[in-house]
Amino acid sequence: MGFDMKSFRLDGKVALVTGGVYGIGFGMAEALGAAGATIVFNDMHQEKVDEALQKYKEIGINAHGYVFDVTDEVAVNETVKQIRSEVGIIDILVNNAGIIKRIPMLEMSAEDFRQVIDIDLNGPFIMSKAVIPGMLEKGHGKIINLCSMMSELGRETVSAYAAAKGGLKMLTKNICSEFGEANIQCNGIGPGYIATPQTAPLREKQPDGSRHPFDQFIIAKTPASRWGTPEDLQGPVVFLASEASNFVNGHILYVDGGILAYIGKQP
Ligand code: NAP
Ligand code: GCO
Repeated sequence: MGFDMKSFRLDGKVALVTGGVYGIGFGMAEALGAAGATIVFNDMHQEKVDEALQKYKEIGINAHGYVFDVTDEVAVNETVKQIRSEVGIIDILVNNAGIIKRIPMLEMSAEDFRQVIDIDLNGPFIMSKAVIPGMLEKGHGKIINLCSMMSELGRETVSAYAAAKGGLKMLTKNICSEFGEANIQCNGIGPGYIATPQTAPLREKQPDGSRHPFDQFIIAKTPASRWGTPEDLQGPVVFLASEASNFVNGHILYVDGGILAYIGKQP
């Protein structure tokens, strides 16, 4: 009996963070590495992988970078095999890679809609299907899907993204259902509004130097009265990747400064 803090450690574990070259993915990978995991990440472009390898080295992480598109099932399966021989069987998968297209629905083409669904929903399916056999072999595994507030709420112009992230919430629950007995836990992290390149357009200063109206809106809607940062996601991802969360499964952990609980400050 008694609680051992070692249950939060990840020593000896291999963690793959998709799209882990900057933003939320890089922040989470930094924390997983600090907790002892061997970090593996990917991007679609070799030059971005090379740049990120240097960034990881500067923070003391000897990461392993690979070039592949999470929607390319052949490339994903080949690379997971390559990672197995070069690094080891993947114990922790963080499905972080994702895009958003902010287009009013009547102006959004079916092709635009499909691309967002492909990367944000089909990608995590393809990645999970590729790594689960190794997790079954090892007798344990952690899959962490980057969901969103848009797994719960809609807003104008993000129909494809909300549909994808809503689907990703349910894929999370389904992987939990199908593999919980094999000691594989699949959970989601639902960040609120986080200051990364993906949300930079929503925070651009106005010509008169004032804050973007959406920036002001989020500040008023968030009890914490601030945007989140990738660092705010570091503790949650270590928790969900560690043995400390072995009885947490199918859960979406919202890391949103309280925005989903709050009606918003009176203007
Ligand atoms: P980001 O800054 O746009 O970074 C996304 C990463 O995914 C980039 O490295 C990108 O690579 C990579 N990527 C995109 N498509 C890919 C593909 N097909 N194959 C491989 N990699 C791909 O995004 P972020 O803000 O860090 O968000 C990371 C995740 O959290 C996303 O799933 C996002 O939906 C989710 N999220 C973000 C927020 C937020 O407020 N920022 C809130 C909730 C959820 P390239 O640079 O080469 O394109
Ligand atoms: C948007 C934002 C959001 C955030 C995040 C919120 O345009 O509304 O990009 O979608 O990225 O998903 O949780």
